[in-house]
Amino acid sequence: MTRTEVDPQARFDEIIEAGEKVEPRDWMPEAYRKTMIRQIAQHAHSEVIGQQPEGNWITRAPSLARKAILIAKVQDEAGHGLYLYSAAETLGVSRHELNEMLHSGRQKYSSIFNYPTLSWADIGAIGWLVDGAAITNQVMLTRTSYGPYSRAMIRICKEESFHQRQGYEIMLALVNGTEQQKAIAQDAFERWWWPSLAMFGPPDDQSTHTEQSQAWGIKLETNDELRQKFVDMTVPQADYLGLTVPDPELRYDEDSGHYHFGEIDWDDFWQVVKGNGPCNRERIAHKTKAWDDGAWVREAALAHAAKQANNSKGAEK
Ligand code: FAQ
Repeated sequence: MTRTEVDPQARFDEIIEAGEKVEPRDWMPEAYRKTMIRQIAQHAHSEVIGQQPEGNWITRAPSLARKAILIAKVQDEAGHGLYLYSAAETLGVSRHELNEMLHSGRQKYSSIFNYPTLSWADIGAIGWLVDGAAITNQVMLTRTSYGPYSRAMIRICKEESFHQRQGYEIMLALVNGTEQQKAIAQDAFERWWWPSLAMFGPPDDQSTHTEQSQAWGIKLETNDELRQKFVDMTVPQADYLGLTVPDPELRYDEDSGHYHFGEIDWDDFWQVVKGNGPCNRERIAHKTKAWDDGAWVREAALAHAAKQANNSKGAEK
C-alpha cells in the first residue's frame, strides 16, 4: 500500500498539485468543502435572483422576437441555477437547506442584481456587461479544482456567450436608432458600468478568500486580474458603440498594454452586499414568496415519487 492511499490529505494535495479534479467521492478538507458550498451556492442563488431584473421587462419587450429571446435567456438562468444546486448537492447539502440559507440571509447572491432595470436599454446593458463579466469569471472557473463545478461551468459559459451577444446586439440597435434611443443606451451604460466592475469582488488586498482559494485551485485568477481583463475587453466594445465610459480617469496605458481606470465606490459595494442596495429587500421578498407559493408543487412531486416507488415495490412482489 502506498503512503497516499493511507493519507487522504496527501492524496488531496497530490490532486491539487497535479491540476486534477477533486470528485465527490474523494476525501477533502472540511474547509475546502465549506468554501465550495459557499461559492457554488452563492453562484446558484445569483443565477436564480438574476432572473428578477430581466423578468421585469418580459411583458414590455419592444417586439415579439425580443420577448421570445428574453424569455429564453431568463429560462437559461433558471437552468444554470439548477445545474449549480446539483453541483452543490454533491458536497452533502440539500437544495432545501441552501434555499433556507438564502432566504434567511445566511448566504449571499451577487451584488449586481440589487440594481433596478429602469428602461429597455438595461436589458442590453445587463446582457453585454453583466453576462460579459460573468463569462470572464466563469471561463476561469471551467478549470476550477472541484469536478462537478468545473463541468457545470463549461455548459454555462456556452450559454452565457449567447447572452452576452444578445445584450450587445440590443445596444447596437439602440445606438443606431433615434437620439432618444442613443440616450437611453448611454444612460443604462452609465448605471451598469461601475456595479459590473464591482461584481468581481473586493480588491485583492481586501479579499478574504483569494489566497486560500488559489492554493486549492478554486480560483486561478484574482478579483483584480479578472476585473482588468474585463475592462480591457469591454472598453473597445463601448468605443465601437459610440458610448462614453463614465470614468474621467480612463486611459490606455501603452507601457502596460492595459486600460487604467478610476476608483470603484467600495462603500456602495459593501452597502449592497450587506443588504442595503436599492432592490435587496424586494429581491428576497419576491424570491421567498415564489418559494412559499411553490410549496404545493414540491409536495405533489414528492407524493408522486413515493407513490411510484410504492407501485414498483408492489410490481416486484
Ligand atoms: N456580491 O474574498 P472574496 C451571473 C463577498 S452569475 C456579493 O473575494 P471570493 C449570471 C464574498 O462572498 C454572477 N458578495 O470572495 C447572470 C465574501 O463574503 P463571505 C455570480 C460578494 O468568494 C447574468 C467577501 O465578499 N457569479 O451574473 C461579491 O473568493 C445575467 C469577500 O470576497 C458568481 O457567483 C459580489 N459581487 O470571490 C444571471 C461566480 N464579491 O462569503 C442573470 C462564482 C465578493 O466571506 C443575468 N463566484 N463578495 O461573507 C466567485 O467566483 C467568487 O465567489 C467571487 C468572490 C469572485 C464572486
